Amino acid sequence: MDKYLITGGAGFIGSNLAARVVAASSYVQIVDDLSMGKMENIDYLDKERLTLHKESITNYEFMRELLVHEKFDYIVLLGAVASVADSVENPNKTHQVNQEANINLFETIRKNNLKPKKILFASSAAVYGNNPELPKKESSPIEPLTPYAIDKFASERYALTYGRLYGLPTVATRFFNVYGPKQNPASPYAGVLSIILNCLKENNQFKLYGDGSQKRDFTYVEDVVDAILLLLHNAHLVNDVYNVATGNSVSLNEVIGIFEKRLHQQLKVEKLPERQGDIKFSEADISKITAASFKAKYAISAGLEKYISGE
Ligand code: UD2
Repeated sequence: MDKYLITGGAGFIGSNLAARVVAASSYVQIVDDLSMGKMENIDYLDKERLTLHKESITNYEFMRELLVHEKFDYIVLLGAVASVADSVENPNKTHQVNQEANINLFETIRKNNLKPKKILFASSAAVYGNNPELPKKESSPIEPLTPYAIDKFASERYALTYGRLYGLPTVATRFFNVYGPKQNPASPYAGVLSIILNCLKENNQFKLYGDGSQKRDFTYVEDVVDAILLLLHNAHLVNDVYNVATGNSVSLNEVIGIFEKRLHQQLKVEKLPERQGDIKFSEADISKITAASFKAKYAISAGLEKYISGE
């Protein structure tokens, strides 16, 4: 039976991945300090197949013992301080988690001659920054504008370079705006779709920054989990980085319209000035992962339907 390690496995994407791996009868260990992840995201899963270590990935001694002892088949690195704002406030602190802890893990694997089948590092569309080129290709110029984006880019490069230099089978993903169940709308870093849904449910006012014409390539979390599993399990896909998205973008005004129509309810909107540093348009070129036979199942309307009906 394959053994998986998921760092950040109690978080939004990690817990959706853990559920799928457990359902496929594999065995998962999660390292999560629950600073952002939540027990309730995973505590319904079969305990025979899942172990949670409530630890930080910055606990090097713990990570070394775990990796050496467990000899995981697949390692998925989702553990991060996902807040861009936190990285701006505390760049050194977030750097320890978003970069150093990942290098420590690659180094532990190298030094102990461990042989996982694949290590996947979750990078972000944030690495493209304000580069106006659309859609964003993996080969597009990068412009990381925050410590968060710098650490994501650096860790991504370390992952691929450890692959090329030392033969570690690594792969990296650049996620675009992921949404779906288990994204916490109460978190100050929550994605806009979880905030909109929550405002509609609670009849709260939604704060719209800018005129709503900004566009995002919103990606349903199930598609993200599909992409992760595809990249893990195909041994030919190594030492490379892949955009993970739908390849289509929609404006906030359009998604608000879809929500309102589906819920027969009008969203109360408070209009505020555009957020400083907000990116106007974001859309991925997904030809690389498509060539690796990935297909996003959920265009925005189907994804929102599933999200709304599942919550
Ligand atoms: C996404 C990532 C972020 C970073 C960034 C890099 C998420 C949740 N965040 O930020 O981690 O990788 O991409 O480019 O995926 N908005 C409102 N009202 C709200 C919240 C948001 O109007 O209450 C607007 C916001 O100003 C932006 C859009 O909605 O124009 C999307 O915001 P977001 O925070 O969901 O995601 P984004 O793309 O800014």
